[in-house]
Amino acid sequence: MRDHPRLPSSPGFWRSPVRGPRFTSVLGLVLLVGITVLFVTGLLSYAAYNPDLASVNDKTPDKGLLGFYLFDWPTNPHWLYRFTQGVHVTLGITLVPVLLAKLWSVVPKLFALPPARSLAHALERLSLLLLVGGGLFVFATGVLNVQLDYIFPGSFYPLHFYGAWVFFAAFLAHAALKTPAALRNLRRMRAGQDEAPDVTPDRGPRATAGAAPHGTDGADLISPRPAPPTVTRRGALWFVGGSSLLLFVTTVGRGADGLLRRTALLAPHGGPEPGSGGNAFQINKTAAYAGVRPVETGEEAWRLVVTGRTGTVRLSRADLLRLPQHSAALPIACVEGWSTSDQLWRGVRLRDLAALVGDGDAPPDVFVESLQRHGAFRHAALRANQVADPRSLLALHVNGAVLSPDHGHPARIIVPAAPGVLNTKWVARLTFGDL
Ligand SMILES: Nc1nc2c(c(=O)[nH]1)N[C@H]1C(S)=C(S)[C@@H](COP(=O)(O)O)O[C@H]1N2
Ligand SMILES: [Mo]
Repeated sequence: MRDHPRLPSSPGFWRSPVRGPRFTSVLGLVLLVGITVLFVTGLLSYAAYNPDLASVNDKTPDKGLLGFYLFDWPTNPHWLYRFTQGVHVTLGITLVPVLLAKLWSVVPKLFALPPARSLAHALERLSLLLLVGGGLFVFATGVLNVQLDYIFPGSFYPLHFYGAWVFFAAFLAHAALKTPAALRNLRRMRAGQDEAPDVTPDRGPRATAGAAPHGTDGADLISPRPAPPTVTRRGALWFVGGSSLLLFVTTVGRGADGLLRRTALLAPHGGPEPGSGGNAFQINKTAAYAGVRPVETGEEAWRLVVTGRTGTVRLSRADLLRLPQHSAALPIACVEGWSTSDQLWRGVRLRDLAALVGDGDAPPDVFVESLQRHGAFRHAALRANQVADPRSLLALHVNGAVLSPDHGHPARIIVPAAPGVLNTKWVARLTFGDL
């Protein structure tokens, strides 16, 4: 080892025989598909909040042009957000080993000297900085938010949202440049050709650095002085895939109930353990956490204030129970990726409540306010199409039981296909009208 290079800028410093165009190409192509799905489901998640409807729904008020694609979030199929956000979070967690392995596989390039050989090369390296930095940033903010439950109070959404746009722009540029070569490498691999037949350890760093041997794209990833192998490339790929699989099987259960949910070892299950009877499903924030006290929710004190075109009505829980009761089987699906299976909710249709205040024929939007005094999710705006859906309820019961305090007693909103944040608990006021 007398002349082993000591600086990471020297190609001979990096000695793993696993590095090479094939390893990088396989991981790159997995990320090409995976990150595209993450980006699309992420944009959908933002659209599902109805951010263009009211400022209380808009978690990134300075989005500017980046909100160009927003559309009216539908109410069908009723599991829509459960599916898109389950995919977003589960896939994001599953891809972490692939991302890390991909970065590891190209790390020598980050140190390569000279920093820039030309203006084009300088620009390429700058875009790589955005790519690597952006990727780490978006994955880290996403994982931390899911794991630690809102550690960036109020700022997670803008951070993750802007980060995603920067990252995806750099990612697209990178993919456009590299995908053809990655596909060629994969085809060669399938044809069983040697990776780089003319790169041998004794030719030294100078001879191979940057010079692709015949037809092999990215041959500069191959160490000019490979150490003796401890694992084959195939073995290393299996290791990455196995790590992803392990993360997947310990995460995916967050979208299930009962025993399956307990397999979600790595991801929080979405808060405290559920209660009992009909209310035995996941709770996000408890009444105690939200500062909602029993004296405010009792039969004596609580009134629902409904306002619309023709005025205001005040209803007790007993009044609400005298209105026509309807049922709907709908899940709770949180932005954090956990969800419940369909629960059987029972209560008053939102469109019937709109009709009480003169907005019966074509129900308008509604602004929903909770008893809760602090916290970002104490109010939300719902769109007219959500109000009009016959499954959209102000629920009083769930699965045959009276709503528990933690699930929103005396009354909560439940809307098909919507993210959990729009299902306001401990509702005190509904204001109908175009927002
Ligand atoms: N008033 C109020 N309603 C709320 C919340 C809240 O913090 N306060 N959290 C929302 C979020 S983020 C979710 S995921 C669902 C969870 O409902 P659950 O606790 O009944 O499962 O409630 C929603 N309704
Ligand atoms: Mo949530």
